[in-house]
Amino acid sequence: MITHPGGPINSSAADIITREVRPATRSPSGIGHVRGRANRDLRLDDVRKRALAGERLTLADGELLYTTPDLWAVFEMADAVRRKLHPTAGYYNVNRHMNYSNVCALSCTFCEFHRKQGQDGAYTRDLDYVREQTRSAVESGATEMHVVGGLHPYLPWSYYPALVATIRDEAAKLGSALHVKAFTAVEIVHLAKIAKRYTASDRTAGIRWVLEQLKDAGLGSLPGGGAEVFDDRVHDEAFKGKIRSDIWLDVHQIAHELGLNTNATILYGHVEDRRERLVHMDMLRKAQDEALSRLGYDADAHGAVTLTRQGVEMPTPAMNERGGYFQTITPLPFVPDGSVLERLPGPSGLENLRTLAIARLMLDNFLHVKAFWIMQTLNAAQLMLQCGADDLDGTVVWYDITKVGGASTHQEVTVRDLQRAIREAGFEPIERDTLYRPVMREGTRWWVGK
Ligand code: V47
Repeated sequence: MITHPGGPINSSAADIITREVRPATRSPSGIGHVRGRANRDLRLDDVRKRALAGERLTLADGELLYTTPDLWAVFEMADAVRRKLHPTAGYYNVNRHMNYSNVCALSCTFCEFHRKQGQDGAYTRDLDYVREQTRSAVESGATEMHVVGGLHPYLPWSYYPALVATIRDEAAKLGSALHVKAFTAVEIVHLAKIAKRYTASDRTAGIRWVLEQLKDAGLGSLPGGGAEVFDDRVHDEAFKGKIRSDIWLDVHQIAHELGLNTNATILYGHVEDRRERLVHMDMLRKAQDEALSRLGYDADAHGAVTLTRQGVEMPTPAMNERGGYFQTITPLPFVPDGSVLERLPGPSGLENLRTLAIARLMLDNFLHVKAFWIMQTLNAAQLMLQCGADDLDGTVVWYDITKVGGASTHQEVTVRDLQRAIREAGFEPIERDTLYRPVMREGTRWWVGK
């Protein structure tokens, strides 16, 4: 028996600990990659080589990344790809989330946000509220308003373009070009229905019409919510009644064709399995291949446009000018609190890091991976910056959709908190606007830099 700081342990356990932590080789500086970990998985060497050469990983690679015990290698690999795309930058933005209503025709079992009209806690905001929120956002120097809500059964179509125009006009009066990122694909389809533009024979015409109207009103981009998991079994079990993957992808494709950038998400850790997550990622990267091909990128022999390939520059100035692609993937870990699926534990910390790293590796044509701190805590999001993420989202201020650990709707971090978190993770904090352009600022006055 020997003594260990944590109490007495028997010698065979101590042997194992010693063997596991002793590095077999070290870089000349003495710091650096430690080879010879007991659980080192040599099968990952080939995956790493291909990922860094800009070759597309297969679903089988994804399964290996999900099952290997060599988690450090998975994290290091995702970090290496991330550093190839963003060697030093860690991005954040100054933003504000606003929910115009939590009244929703659907009752998704993972969702704690929705209420029925007249139910305790149900709310619908009028345009005076929207003006007030806009003023407060501009006064705090925000560059973005992120706006989403439930599928309200009674609000008229006219409310939605008015909502967008009100934010843009009120901000303009105060000298701000506040970007409106609004409405998930699920809401866009709902709007096409209430505007009576959605027909079974040509559903895309209605989606296009709605997006054109909203763009004219000042819509700048679409957030990535509502994607959940692109699988019919999971759909029917956890969010029946919502649009399926084909329609979600149609909405984003049409937005891209109209020159709007969009984001993507995956909501994992509930009733789906890991294979279903990988298929979701594969469907997203195929949709991005198409968007990038429309923007003039050359695909490889398999139709893939990977960004870590030699000689691929992203984004090009032409892309920035024209727009029309997925900017970022945000893996959203299921937060069980208050939902019908509350009995489920939600994903563990390591599962979150692993999924984030795998998203970075599989989504080889997405420039950004976001660790949305609200659903992770800022502490965990810092770790994610070291496992493939390059962006923390923003100051947020109000967030009503999930409340981790009993948080209230007021969930805000300061710019200083975000900058410190990024710096401590070893990156240079860069303020970006919604389209990932660098922001220059003097106090609350800001402009987009080169
Ligand atoms: O659409 C709902 C998800 C989404 C839960 O695009 C839940 O920049 C976890 O999409 N546990 C809204 N997730 C959030 C979202 C988002 C957030 C930040 C940035 C961006 C972006 C997008 O949250 C919903 C749904 O998919 N969600 N309930 C839950 N219990």
